[in-house]
Amino acid sequence: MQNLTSNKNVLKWIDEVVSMTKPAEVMWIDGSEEQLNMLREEACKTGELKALNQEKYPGCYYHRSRKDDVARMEDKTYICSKNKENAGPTNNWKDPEEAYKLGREIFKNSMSGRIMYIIPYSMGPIGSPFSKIGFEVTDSIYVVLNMNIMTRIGRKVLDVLGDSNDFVRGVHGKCTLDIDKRYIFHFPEDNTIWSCNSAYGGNVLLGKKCFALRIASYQGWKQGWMAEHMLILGIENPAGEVKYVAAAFPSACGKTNLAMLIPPEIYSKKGYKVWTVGDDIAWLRIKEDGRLWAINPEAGFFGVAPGTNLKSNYNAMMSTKKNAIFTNVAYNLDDDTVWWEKHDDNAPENALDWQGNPWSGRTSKEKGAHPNSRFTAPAKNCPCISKEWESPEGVPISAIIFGGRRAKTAPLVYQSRNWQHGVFVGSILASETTAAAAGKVGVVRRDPMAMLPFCGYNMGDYFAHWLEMGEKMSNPPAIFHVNWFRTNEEGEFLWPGYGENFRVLEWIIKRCENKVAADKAPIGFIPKAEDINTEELDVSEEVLRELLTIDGDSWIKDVTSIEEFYKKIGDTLPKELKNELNVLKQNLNDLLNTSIA
Ligand code: GTP
Ligand code: SPV
Ligand code: MN
Repeated sequence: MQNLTSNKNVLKWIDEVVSMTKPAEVMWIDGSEEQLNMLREEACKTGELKALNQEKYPGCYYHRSRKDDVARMEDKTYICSKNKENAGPTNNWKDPEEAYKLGREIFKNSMSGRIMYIIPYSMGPIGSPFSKIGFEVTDSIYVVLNMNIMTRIGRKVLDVLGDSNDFVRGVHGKCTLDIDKRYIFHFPEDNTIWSCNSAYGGNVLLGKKCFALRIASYQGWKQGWMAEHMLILGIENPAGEVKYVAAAFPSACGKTNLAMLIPPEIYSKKGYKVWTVGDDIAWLRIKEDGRLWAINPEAGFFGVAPGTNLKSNYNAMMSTKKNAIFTNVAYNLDDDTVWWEKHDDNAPENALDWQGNPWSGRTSKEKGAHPNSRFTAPAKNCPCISKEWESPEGVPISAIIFGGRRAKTAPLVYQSRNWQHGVFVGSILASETTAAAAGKVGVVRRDPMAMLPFCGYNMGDYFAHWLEMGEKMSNPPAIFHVNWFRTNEEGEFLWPGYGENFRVLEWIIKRCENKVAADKAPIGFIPKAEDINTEELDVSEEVLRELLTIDGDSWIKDVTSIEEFYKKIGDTLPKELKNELNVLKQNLNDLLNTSIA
């Protein structure tokens, strides 16, 4: 096939990859529907994809990955910087020479008999000054079709790139899918990503976590901007004014849901609306007005399926009704549709589970869908997509929100005292682990800014970069922390969550506009109970007070775990954060003394 570009930097690199992997054929992905349709057909022939019921799900396909390849693998993910210190204490590190050598051995002839697809893609709207270009070379049609949804691909990207050498070089190969030889190598200093022996999500859609977070966070550090694991949403008030917030929650902790929430009726009746700009990643820059502006570098959603239904997330459901791909959910044999836990109350009787075994929603004890099963859906399908979502300039951010799954310690919401304290609040973010990554589920771990698995450099330097960004802004966003997951003694959620989270967003926006007072607490500002609107909400005043309580004892325990975490960060931990920790300790001591007295 003819080259799609005459860019010598690209062609030289492609030659290297070809001579390493020795594909039978090379195919440039031009982004045309004609070519994509050909690939869809081919994938259906080999069984890599299955076409769903085209009346109910036009343009939609089903895919199953291997049983041991269903989530990001953090222990297989490496930052390969020249100096180990630059990867820092929270990342796996491998010497780049060693990683390239190992990678070359694994990739050697790995595409023989296969077709190598070359995907030119743009993260961010094509041509936006915020956007960046990457290439993913892959031997997986599934990857091509997912990248087509998640990013902007094809010929138009090459037109923007021209002869430039500024692009990220991504190589993905399924190889033999051998878990023992699975690696996701990042070379931030070379703009390079190599991923082998996986065919799943964040391990292989190299534009997403690998580029848009790990490589981009490194680029942002060097170039004075930020790449964050954040959703972006706009809140429109009845006067038609829109305020934007960005929120960082760890994987499977509610970003997609918050990004697309539908306000409770008491608000929608008055004219409040929520608009989605992005659901997973934000690239943030300071503009001349001294504010922080964000774009969503992605073009689609790779969302958690289980728990998603018309009630919990109507907008996500609607986004998946056409041109979507479903991975590792259950397959209804009666009408060629998909199902997952909590999809609806009518679990199919005659189905296949996520591993392809016969499965019945009535009698099977196992789950039909894998807990980390996902949909890939074009953002433009989303009924509440913001009209600014492809704005080349991005949107101005009024508030940053951190959050996680904490059964006890963290209150429903609190506000930091200022940017520096807000960076501290982000740095101590902790959450119970989820099925989004392989490993134990439900264990509390510190996940600073929800970036623990995604920061492409030393976490201490990353904190310092956050502090520095704050100094450069004359009008920085206010920083908050939320927790939708606090439980009672029985382990039930105290807060109804989902659309009702709008009530907390309302308080946050009011705080940004100086329209509501708050109580000073040891950890920051907390709402007065009467300022969280519980009109038409089944939450008693007692429960609301519990949600807003700061339990001194569990915070003291938390401080011990923060100290351990900070010790692990070591010398690069900014002194400002150490000071903030001391302030927190002092405040908690004061609280405990007064409450004892
Ligand atoms: P990633 O795509 O992995 O980054 O996840 P995410 O942060 O976008 O999480 P998502 O919105 O997909 O939600 C993950 C799980 O949390 C789903 O099972 C949701 O149903 C559940 N969830 C989301 N929001 C809430 C909430 O407000 N309350 C409760 N109890 N559960 C929620
Ligand atoms: C996450 O795990 O945060 C995801 C899914 O958004 S993945 O693309 O697999 O990283
Ligand atoms: Mn995510």
